[in-house]
Amino acid sequence: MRNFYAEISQATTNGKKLLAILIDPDKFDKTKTESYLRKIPKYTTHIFVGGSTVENFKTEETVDAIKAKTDLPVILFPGDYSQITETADALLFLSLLSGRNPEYLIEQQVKSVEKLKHSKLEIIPTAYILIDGGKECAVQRVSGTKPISQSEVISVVNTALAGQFLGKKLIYLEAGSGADFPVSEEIISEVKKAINIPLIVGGGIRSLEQQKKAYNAGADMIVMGTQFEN
Ligand code: 1GP
Repeated sequence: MRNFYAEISQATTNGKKLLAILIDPDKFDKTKTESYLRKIPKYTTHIFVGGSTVENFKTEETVDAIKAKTDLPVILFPGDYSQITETADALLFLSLLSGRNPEYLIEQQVKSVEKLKHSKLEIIPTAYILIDGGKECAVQRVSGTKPISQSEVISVVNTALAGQFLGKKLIYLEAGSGADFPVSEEIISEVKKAINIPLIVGGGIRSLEQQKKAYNAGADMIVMGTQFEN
């Protein structure tokens, strides 16, 4: 059986850069799955599925539609526990460490256990860190938490390290979907220097230039969503 985390970790060790395309089930037209998959970059390595608020059953429908048309790993990136579906390959088991809302630090995780305890989904503990992307994003709105300012580099680094010390296997720096500006190269590079687990960066990355900057600064995986919507 494939181990999706081991693959991400191996790619990180080998310096192979990864690209995940994020699909929000609420904005996805499953009848257009094929044309959607044709327009994403050829070097895409993963599909993430999730959104801040998703209608019941839409996640499962979306995962099934994608899996019918591609062999790329489909990884859940859920906004809440209702979005967990068995048909995906793996789950980013997120804890919003930048915030101080117990609902997104531990409560949602406890609520998800009934679904997960007999599941074959690969569970990947992930430290999710929200950083100010220039405007209020959905994560901020839904979680009722504040992002960390881009100027508070030490605070971001320490939050990421706290995540690693807690045993998280991935650090995800999030500027928010549709952010005005992505996570700065300085933050990416300082976090990367401090941690020894793979680093994911997303939010507000649209151009090839922005991708290159994030990779060069130390992102192991970039997540892009908005750019490929519609
Ligand atoms: C959001 O990091 C992702 O969770 C992707 O953001 O939609 O801005 O590409 P964008």
